[in-house]
Amino acid sequence: MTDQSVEIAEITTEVDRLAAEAIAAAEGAASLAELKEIRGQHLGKKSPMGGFKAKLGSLDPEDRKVAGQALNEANRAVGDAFSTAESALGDAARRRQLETERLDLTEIRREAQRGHLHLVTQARYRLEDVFIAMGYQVAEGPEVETAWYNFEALNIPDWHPARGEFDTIFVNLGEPEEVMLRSHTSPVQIRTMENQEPPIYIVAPGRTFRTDTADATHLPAFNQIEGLVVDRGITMADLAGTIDAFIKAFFGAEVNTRLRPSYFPFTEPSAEFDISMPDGSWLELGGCGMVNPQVLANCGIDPEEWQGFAFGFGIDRLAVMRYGLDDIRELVNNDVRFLRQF
Ligand code: FA5
Repeated sequence: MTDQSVEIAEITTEVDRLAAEAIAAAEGAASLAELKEIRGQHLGKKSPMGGFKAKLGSLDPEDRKVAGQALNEANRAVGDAFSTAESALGDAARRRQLETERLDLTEIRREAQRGHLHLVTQARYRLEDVFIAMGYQVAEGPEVETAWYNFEALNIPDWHPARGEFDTIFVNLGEPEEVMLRSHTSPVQIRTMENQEPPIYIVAPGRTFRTDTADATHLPAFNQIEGLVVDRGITMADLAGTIDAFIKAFFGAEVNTRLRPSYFPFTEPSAEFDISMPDGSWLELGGCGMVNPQVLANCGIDPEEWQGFAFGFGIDRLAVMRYGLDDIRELVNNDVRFLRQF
């Protein structure tokens, strides 16, 4: 073996050793930044591999070819190792980024509060349940009414002073009829009696409207529930007993009721009904009375044969009492922090 060939053998061995070292270093890199640094150390101009390139020039052509080939192969192998390491480290970095930026939707769902019915709706459904259990049916009517249903059939002709007390919101549709947003749920009494033969046992919950300014006890759009019974032999005692039964079912057995004489054109006699409060005072809830014989006659029902009672009260006011609220406007502010408590 000539000196030359010894030198070539040493060069290729050294090149292989350096290449193996560079490949091992690339595979061991922990990050893209570290890989870049390692690349500089092992492949840069000042690196041992780079130094061999410069050495090639001093070899004779035959040896230069052999050594050049070895160097090229080594460079390719090292280059491949760096590419593989680079893409693996890039993938890992992307995975880490996705992991930290991930939106865990399952977690959001777990933390989210489930919604529930508004407390006025809850009160309305509970009232309906109480009356359904007592054998009543639930009736509904339109929120926009004619003067016949809102007033006249209820024995409130246009000259009647009670007409003004309802603070009615009118809808200007021109002739021939006066049209309004219903100021109470009593029109549903008329619609039911016009369409149904007695015996009648219905409750009619729904929205009602008045020009009332919103304050602690009034809303311009509020909810009432109407009750109507038409049957044979109905007396004021049935009315008083019914009111007491549903109030006890709704509020609890400890709550009492009382009737106070009052006046409504559509009932005769008429009363306001109050419920007892824990402090011993009484709170007005609504109006009631025996259906005025004129109203039965207006609907084609013979008052000699049939008698009835009716009552109507505010569901919003009932919710205010039941949940101990200070102000009825809380019900419509739609502040979820308030509504969530119920
Ligand atoms: C009436 O509306 C009668 N139709 C009730 C009735 C029916 C009497 C059947 C006899 C027979 P009144 O105007 O008093 O009556 O209203 C009844 C209830 O509605 C009141 O007691 C109150 O609870 C509720 N209410 C009235 N105005 C408002 C308002 N602006 N905001 C909230 N609740 C109200």
